[in-house]
Amino acid sequence: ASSATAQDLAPAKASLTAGAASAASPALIAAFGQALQRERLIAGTADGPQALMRAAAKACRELLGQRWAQTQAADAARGPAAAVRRVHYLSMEFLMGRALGNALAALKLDDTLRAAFAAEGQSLPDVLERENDAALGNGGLGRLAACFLDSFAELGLPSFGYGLRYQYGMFKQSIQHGRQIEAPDDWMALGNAWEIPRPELRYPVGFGGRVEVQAHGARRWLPQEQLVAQAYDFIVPAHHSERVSTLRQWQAQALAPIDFAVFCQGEHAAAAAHRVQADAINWVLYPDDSTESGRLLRLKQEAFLVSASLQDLIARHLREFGSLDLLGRANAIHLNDTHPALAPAELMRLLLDEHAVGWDQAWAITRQAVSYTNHTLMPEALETWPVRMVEALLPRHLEIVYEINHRFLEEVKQRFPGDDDLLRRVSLIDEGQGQGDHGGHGGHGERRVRMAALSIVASHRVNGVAALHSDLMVQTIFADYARIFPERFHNVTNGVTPRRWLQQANPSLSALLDRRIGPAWRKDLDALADLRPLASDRAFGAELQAVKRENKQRLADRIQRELGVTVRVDSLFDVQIKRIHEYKRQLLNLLHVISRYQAIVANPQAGWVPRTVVIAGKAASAYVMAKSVIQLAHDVGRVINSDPRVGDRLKLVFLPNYGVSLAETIIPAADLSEQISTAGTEASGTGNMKFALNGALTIGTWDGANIEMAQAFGEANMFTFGLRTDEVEALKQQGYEPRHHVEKNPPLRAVIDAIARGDFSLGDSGRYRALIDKLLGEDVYLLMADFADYVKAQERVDALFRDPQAWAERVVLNIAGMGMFSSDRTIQDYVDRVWSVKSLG
Ligand code: T68
Repeated sequence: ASSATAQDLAPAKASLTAGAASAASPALIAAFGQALQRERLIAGTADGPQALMRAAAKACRELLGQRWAQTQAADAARGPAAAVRRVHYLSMEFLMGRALGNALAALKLDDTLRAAFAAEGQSLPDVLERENDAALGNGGLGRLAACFLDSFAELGLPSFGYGLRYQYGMFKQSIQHGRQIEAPDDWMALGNAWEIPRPELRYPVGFGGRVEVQAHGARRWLPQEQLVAQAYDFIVPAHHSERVSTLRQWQAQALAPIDFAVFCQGEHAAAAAHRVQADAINWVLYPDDSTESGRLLRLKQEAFLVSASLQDLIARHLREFGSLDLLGRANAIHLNDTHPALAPAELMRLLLDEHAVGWDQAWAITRQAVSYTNHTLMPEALETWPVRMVEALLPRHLEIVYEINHRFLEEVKQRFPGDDDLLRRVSLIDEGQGQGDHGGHGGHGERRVRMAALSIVASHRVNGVAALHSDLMVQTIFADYARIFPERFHNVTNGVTPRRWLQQANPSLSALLDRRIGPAWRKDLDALADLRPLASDRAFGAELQAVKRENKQRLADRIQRELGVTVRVDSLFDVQIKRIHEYKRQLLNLLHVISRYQAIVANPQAGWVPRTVVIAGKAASAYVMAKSVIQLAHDVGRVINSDPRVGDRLKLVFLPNYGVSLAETIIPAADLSEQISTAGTEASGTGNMKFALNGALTIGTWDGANIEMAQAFGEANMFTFGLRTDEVEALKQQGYEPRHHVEKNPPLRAVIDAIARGDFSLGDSGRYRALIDKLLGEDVYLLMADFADYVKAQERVDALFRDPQAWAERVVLNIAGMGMFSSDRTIQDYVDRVWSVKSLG
């Protein structure tokens, strides 16, 4: 990582080196004392740990606020010659989780506050537990954005994360009669001590209306609805410097006050109807898109995020540079998937219509600034919007998209004369005549704007999130664009922040690493490689096992408390936690569990390695199949866990309401990490990295970042199985017959029959009919084809687990190879390949 850009970042880092931890301590104690007093005055009999948590958060925020001001001043003083551009990371999701533990670690004040809490009769972990997760994301994409903010701070990268201030985050999941129930996640009900309202940062955002042509030909948008975006800042601290990064979240407000005349007539709700409309923008993360009004709200959210963020960027740039000329050179605008893909259209609009820049210059600036990360290969997940909807909501943006498209297609025509089919395929507009060849909701006869196409055409860089994914991206969904713009496409493999996912989640392992290889890994995760010589060190292996056991005990206690199921701490903890999705194949996991159950019942004395299978994850509220899988997990768990013939040889538990904080307690306790997506479907995965970093071995397919992990620590140290992408392709080509795989595999047959008979659903043979029909019919994700090999891999897992020393050796080699999966490395790669001035050519 000794590139020029790494050095460019160094001075910013050095100028803000962390002072001695003790220096901040008196200030924190004073601020904490005051905040606690206020908490008690206001809240009266408020619950003790809750008041302590809020007071501590406020005190930390005060200290971090000073660091924020210093960071902003340092960045603003960099001047036009700075080689590192300021990064603006636009994302509809930031899955932050809790913040207090991280802030205390960054400020090196955990011991100070531990003592202060103890004086109040409370423990640090109990207080930390009182903070609600900021669950402002769905899954991997949102959590990746949160890890990136952490690395922006750590690397001293001038940056802003931009998002929306959702009132309700990811829904709360509870389970009733084995079924998922969703409830709103009112995470700010008791306020949010972390955010800093910025009432002075307000920008107008419009919707609807029409475009007016002015005398000299200029065009101007006259929106029908006018809102205001107000900023709230959320601070993310570095751990090895006093830098902080900022997540700026927008809150929509009505521009007009209440309609006084209407109000006076007693029509109170009607007088404020426009306020509810404004509010709705911030209500929920990802409004249900199964209705037209849900989709419209989502489009409004995307446009709102983009407009406010770009106005903020332009205002800052003008303040620092005095003119727009260098905007594209000094600023990177990064699109976290296509959700903020209106950004190029909005930037063009602002430059053309509000700042009187000519088209060519505006387009050059836009292309320099914008870059885009794709997170999925599944064509049906590619975002498109009906032209009709964009026209109604954003008429001027649609004009600009048409103009971008016109110029782009002219260029393609010149370079590939006569290839009309190419023009049709790459156009930013899906004319709605094909059979949905561009995925999304295509092929319904309606014209649609292709957001990925817009993102690619307007970007100077496009990247995938793991090597395989980036390769497949240019071979499949973006093959045409890769032919037209080969130099734009790159790979940047994902990573995770070791601060949260190792240091905070697993303090015992962290302390053990410090004792054995010193603390260098905390600043540079590559130092984990120093563990390699310890792989055969028996004493170290035993210490690792002791740490794992401690973490497993904590999880076992939680399982007992929450679910009333007793699990053996010395059993193999086999874990699959992630969004429930067919391609992630939680169902394959369940099929294996059922098969094992049947084998145990048939032969109880066969020397079974005891297993605890843990599953957690949320299903999208409208995703019927995923919900059915959750129900099956509960049905199967109920039967197995209460069958006396099984005893403690096998348990299956589903932990409800999966989220960042739950992951922080589950991951350190895992022995086995299930990463079993159909090859070619999981773009990267990041949970896979968190598990390996915490000393779990992976059972996984040759997919996403599993591949790079296997390469980093040796394929022999991962349990790989299943068809690879080329084999998946070939099997589908030759005509896949799932039934054949069932017929030739009696144990699989027995599993399918048991589910179909209703063995797990109290004889209700209809409950899982749709699920079974899918498996025996299309089986899009090839569970039947991969089942036998999966079971064999699970047998290899058992065999190795019987030999604790051999298991520990593999664990050490896994951890030792995980250095490159730090998000610090990922961000350095983004700087080098995507955001640096050099990448502008
Ligand atoms: C995930 N994508 C990928 N999407 O599935 C995962 N999608 O392989 C990858 O590791 C991760 O991104 C980070 O790159 C998502 O999480 C979404 O959550 C999402 C949300 C809205 C619309 C579409």
